[in-house]
Amino acid sequence: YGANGYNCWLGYHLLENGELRENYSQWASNIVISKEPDEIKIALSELKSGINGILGVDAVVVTREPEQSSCIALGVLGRGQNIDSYVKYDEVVQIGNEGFIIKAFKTGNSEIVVVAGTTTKGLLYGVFSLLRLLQTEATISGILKIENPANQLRIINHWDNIDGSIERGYAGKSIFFTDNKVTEDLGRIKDYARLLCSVGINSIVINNVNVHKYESMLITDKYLNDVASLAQIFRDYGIKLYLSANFASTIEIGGLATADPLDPQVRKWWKEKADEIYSLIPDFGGFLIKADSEFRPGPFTYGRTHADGANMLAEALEPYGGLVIWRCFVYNCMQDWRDRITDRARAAYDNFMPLDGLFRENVLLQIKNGPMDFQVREPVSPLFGGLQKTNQLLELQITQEYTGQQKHLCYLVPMWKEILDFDTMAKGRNTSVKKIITGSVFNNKLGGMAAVTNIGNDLNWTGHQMAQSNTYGYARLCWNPDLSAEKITDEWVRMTYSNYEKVVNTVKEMLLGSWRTYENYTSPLGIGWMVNPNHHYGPNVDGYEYDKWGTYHRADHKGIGVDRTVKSGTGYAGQYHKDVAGIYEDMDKCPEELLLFFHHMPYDYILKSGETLIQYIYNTHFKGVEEVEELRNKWFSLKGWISEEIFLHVLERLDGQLEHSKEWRDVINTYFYRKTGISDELGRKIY
Ligand code: GCW
Repeated sequence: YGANGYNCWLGYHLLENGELRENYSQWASNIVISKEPDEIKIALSELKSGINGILGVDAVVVTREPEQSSCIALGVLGRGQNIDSYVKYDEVVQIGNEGFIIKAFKTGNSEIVVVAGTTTKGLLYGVFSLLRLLQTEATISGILKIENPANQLRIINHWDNIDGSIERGYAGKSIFFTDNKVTEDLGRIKDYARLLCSVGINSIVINNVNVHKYESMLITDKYLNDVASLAQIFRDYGIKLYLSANFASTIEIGGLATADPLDPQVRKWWKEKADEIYSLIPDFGGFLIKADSEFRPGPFTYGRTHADGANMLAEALEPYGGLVIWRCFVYNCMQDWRDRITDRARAAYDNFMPLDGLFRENVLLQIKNGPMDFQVREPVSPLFGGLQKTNQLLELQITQEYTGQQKHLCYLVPMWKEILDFDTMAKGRNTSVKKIITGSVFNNKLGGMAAVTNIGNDLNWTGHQMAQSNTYGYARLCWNPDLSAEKITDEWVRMTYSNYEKVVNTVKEMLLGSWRTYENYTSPLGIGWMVNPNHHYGPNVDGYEYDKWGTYHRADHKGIGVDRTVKSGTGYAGQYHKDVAGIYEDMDKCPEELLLFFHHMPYDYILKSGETLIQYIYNTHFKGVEEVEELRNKWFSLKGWISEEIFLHVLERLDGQLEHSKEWRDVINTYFYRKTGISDELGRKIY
């Protein structure tokens, strides 16, 4: 099945269960539509090709209900067509503009399966949802399912550069750009749009937040027509295109001497730029901006605030309904390691909290999930629950920069679930991150999620074929953050590989435990980093310890960890709501997996398990490697159950992971053994 992985979860392989196939085919062989085929053209062709693959039947399309026979009834509601008669008023009112209904009922001996939306886009989502039900062998008889996405904005961020390289990309080169040009392989872009649409993504930023010389020109006539062609492809699948823009565009491409957001000429330039962009891309999404961050230009140069900068752009886009997405990844990246007062973890909150309420309505702040930078374990950013009067997006990283770079299996859905479920307590119990970002807690007009993609032009899109599950899982969580990790994983395995229980159970176990495994053999208890500088792959305990980036673990021969308490440390813990702050502040109450993020602890400190801190470090590192061995064994047991090509490819990655996990184990254990002089109680080999 899906011999090389190109089709990801849309491989539409024939269902193994023949009886079920026949059952489904009774109604799935006939598709009834109303007149206007144009607005449902794509939905219909997706449905037909899906059914063809999954059930092996060529469905007949008719424009009215065939008497006495079972069918799928497909259409957009509220246009005076037949489909309306199948959906009751109290059902219609529950379907939002991206929502859909799937409803199956019997009349006489026939079964009718209705798939409908109130928009073309909603219908598309409904079709992909029905196909997912078939692919996963769900019971469809009698179903009544009305779904709307929880988040308005469900965004993919590409860190693609126009020369074809990808910042933190581990799956080949960009699918959008080669040699300073927009790609001519538009077929692949269409395949990508289908994949994203099938899981409900509705926005895409196609270029890197670090906008360099040529990328700055994406909003000039040099590139805009080509960008418009890409936008057209995505539009067909309900996805809006956005660009990362250079805050200093007025200087770089506009011939002005300043980028001061309060300068009238600068404001005029951006307004005219918006006119130009929207004349070619009428539904252009807007700009993503990384400003005053890691040497990128921004309003600070002119003594202005982030609000001044964002609002200036927002004013230019506002007449067209465009958005400004402004990143909060702002910190002092020129720190001295001796400085124990400056704390990078504090930076986003310190910079943006005072601006709460000052942003225009079409601005959103995009906030990384943690206060540092996509480490394997971090607390949730205190801006969630802090900000109340500002539209917010949660930013996640699908690409595995710090989590094994798609050489290691590290399935991030369980981590993302913890982040989404985190209770900020901002408005009492149950003020979870997932609620806040929908906008419902503080009545924000806009909200949602964004994530840095792991997609590249490798044939299987993600380098490690199993890393497709992270893209899938991210999108499913954007749609419905209440889905369990177990459920999402189950879907992915069935759609991607097969419905055989052996495959489903084995792959699920592999995926669901892999994040914890990765954490076990890398940096312990929330401290993070310990990677090689620049490329961030592989262990190097002091790699970032004396650098300028604010990334310290503070290990010496007596203890390790950063004191971020209010009482004696950097005060970071105090940025949370008081009920949460109280927990982090107190080393006895602090969740153990974050202990070293918040506290500097002696190596002989006794953990809840009874182990000393140092023994815990040794134990988890030995255990992590054993777990990778198990991962490999589990995969090996699937030989013959998975296409040979994918089987061998994943096996090769797991072999590599095993080697690298040993390196992690040995480097970390050796470092702490030599620093502390304390031996492993179990006398295992430490160098
Ligand atoms: O983690 C850092 C990455 C940079 C990235 C930056 C950011 C795009 O190492 O490569 O730059 O985060 O998020 O802006």
